[in-house]
Amino acid sequence: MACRSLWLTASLAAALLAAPAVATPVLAADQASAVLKDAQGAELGKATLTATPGGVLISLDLTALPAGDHAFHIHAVGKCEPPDFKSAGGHFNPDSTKHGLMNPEGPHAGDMPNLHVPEDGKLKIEVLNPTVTLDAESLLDDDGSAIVIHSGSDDYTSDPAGNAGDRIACGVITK
Ligand SMILES: [Cu+2]
Ligand SMILES: [Zn+2]
Repeated sequence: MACRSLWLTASLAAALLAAPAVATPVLAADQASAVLKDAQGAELGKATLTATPGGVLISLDLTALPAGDHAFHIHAVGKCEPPDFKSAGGHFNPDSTKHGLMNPEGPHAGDMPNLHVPEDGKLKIEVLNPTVTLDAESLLDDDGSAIVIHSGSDDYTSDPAGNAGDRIACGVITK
């Protein structure tokens, strides 16, 4: 009896040891990222984008942004040319809607809630954008896309850009 239970224990241990080799492979998370830089090329933080069944989860890790309220969007072109970042185009808007989370004719797919940065310029948040994906039909289309932060806050209604002021940070979304 003692012998049999020892054998069972040994078998179980062997099975457990073998488990990782036969486990179903877990697909690596589908991710992209963007390094946010200011007009002088200084790094202000990073965004990590993860595909989820409900949209794209954007984890923002800002390290040196001016304190205060800032509009936060995905723009249509993956090109961040300083100093004004106009190269990033308008807001990502594949459905040709109007700007603004509170606009009855909106929003753009690239519209997202304002950021509220504390005095030390550091902010870590996660935002789910349910209207985009990390596919070639969406954020990773031919001309790419970019994450842009503005000097002022988005009023959530004014077309085409929420009266949010200058573009102070830009990061191309890359896989
Ligand atoms: Cu913007
Ligand atoms: Zn917009």
